[in-house]
Amino acid sequence: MTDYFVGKKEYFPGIGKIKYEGEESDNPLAFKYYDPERIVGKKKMKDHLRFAVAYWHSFCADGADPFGAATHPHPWIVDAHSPMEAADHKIEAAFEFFTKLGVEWYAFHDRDMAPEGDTPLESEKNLQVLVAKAKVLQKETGVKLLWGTANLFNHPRFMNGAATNPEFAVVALAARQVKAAIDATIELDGQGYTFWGGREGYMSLLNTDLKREKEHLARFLSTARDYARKQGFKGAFYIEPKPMEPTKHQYDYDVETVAGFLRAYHLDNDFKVNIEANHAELAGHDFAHELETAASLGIFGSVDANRGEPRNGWDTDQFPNSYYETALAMYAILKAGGFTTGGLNFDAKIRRNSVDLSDLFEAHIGGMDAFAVGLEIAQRIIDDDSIGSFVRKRYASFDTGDGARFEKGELDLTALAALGSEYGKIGITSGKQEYLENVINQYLFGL
Ligand code: XLS
Ligand code: NI
Ligand code: NI
Repeated sequence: MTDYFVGKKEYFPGIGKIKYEGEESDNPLAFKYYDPERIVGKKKMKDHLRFAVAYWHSFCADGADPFGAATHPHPWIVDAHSPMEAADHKIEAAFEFFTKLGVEWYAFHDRDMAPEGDTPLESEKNLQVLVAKAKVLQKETGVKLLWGTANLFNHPRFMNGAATNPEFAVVALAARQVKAAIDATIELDGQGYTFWGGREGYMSLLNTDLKREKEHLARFLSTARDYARKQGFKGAFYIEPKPMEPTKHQYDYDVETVAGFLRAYHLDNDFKVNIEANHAELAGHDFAHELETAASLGIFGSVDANRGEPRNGWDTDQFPNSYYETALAMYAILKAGGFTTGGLNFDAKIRRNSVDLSDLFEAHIGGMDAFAVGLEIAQRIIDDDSIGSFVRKRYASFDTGDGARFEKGELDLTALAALGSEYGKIGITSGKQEYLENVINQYLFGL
C-alpha cells in the first residue's frame, strides 16, 4: 500500500503514516502493540484482524445528538458547493485516512458514500459516480471493501420499517435501494453484504401484524440473495443482530434469534451474522457469548468492533479498549477458525467533544492496539491449550463408550435410563470457574 492523498487537498495535514513503535513509545500517533506484519500463530497480525473503518461514523457522523448541533467541522464538507462535491471530497479524505492508518478494509452504506437524489434513479446515478471513484481509489491504494449495505432507516419513508413496512410501496422502494447497493458491493468486489435491521421491528404490537412482517422480511432477504447470486456475488450475507433501538423490539434480536429465523426460512446456507459488541450488551449478553453462540451454530461471519457504556441502555458505539474483552473475543474468534470473509469493522464513533482531527486517528489506534493485545493473548491460550484441555476433559465421558453412543443417538430413553443406576459421587465435580478466571488474568499480565 502506498501513502495516498489525491493532491488537491490533504485532509489530515501533519499526520503521516501511523507506524508500530512498540510499547515503550509515548507517541500518541503510533501503534504500541499492533504490528501488522508480525506473525501470530500461522498468520500475520493484519490477516488475523482484518481491520475495517466504518465510513458512516468516521466520515459522516458530525457529533450531533438529540440535544445539540454538529460539533465536528469535517474539512471535506465545509468547502464543498454541492452534496456531490462534498461526497467527492469525503471519499478522498476517507482513502487518505485508510492509508495513513494502514487499514486494508472499509465498510459503507449507500447513503454514506453518495447523497440521495430527487428520484430513485438520481440516487442510483449518484451512487454509481462515487462507486466508480471508489474503484479507482481501491486500486491505487490496495484498500478493499469488507462489506456494503443500504441505509434503510434514515429517510422518513422508512419510519414504519423497510422490508417489514406495512405499505407495499415502501417495501418495493427498499428493494430498489438494496438492489443498487448490492450492485455497488459487487462492483467494488465486497467480501460481504450486510443487513442490519434498521427499523425492522415494531414500536407497538397494537398496530403490528408480527407474523406478516417476519414473513415479509424473510421473503425480502431471499429475493435479495437470489438476485445477488445471479449477479455472481460469491461473498457472505450478514444479518447484524440488535435487540432494540431504533425500534422498541428489533426482529433480529440476538444471534440465537437470528439463527432460528434463518433456519425457519431456509436462509442459513447463505447468511451468517455480523456481531456487534455493543448490540450484544444491549441484548443482555457478553460479546463473547454472541461470538461463541454464532460459532456453535455455524453462522459466525464478521464483527462490528466497538463497545457500549454498561451504565447506558443505548448504542454508544465507543471504540473498544478493554483488553479483557478483546482477549475473550479473539479467543472465541480463533476457536471458530478465524475470519474468512469477515473482519473487525470499527462501528464506533469518536465522542461529540472529540473535535481534533487527530482524535479519529487516536480512536482507531487504541482500538487496533486493544485487538492486537487480545489476539496475542488468545493465541497464547490456544498454543498452551491451558483452557481447551480443561474443557475437553470436562466432557470426556462422552468421547467413548455409552457417552459416545448417547451422542450418536444410539440409546433410547429406556436404555439411557438403565445406565443411570448409581448415586454416590456422580456429578460432584468442580467447574473450576475461579481457577480459569485466574488463568485468564495471568495471561493478561503476561506472567
Ligand atoms: C446500528 C448498526 C449499524 C450497522 C450498519 O446500530 O450497528 O451501524 O452496523 O447498518
Ligand atoms: Ni453495526
Ligand atoms: Ni450499532
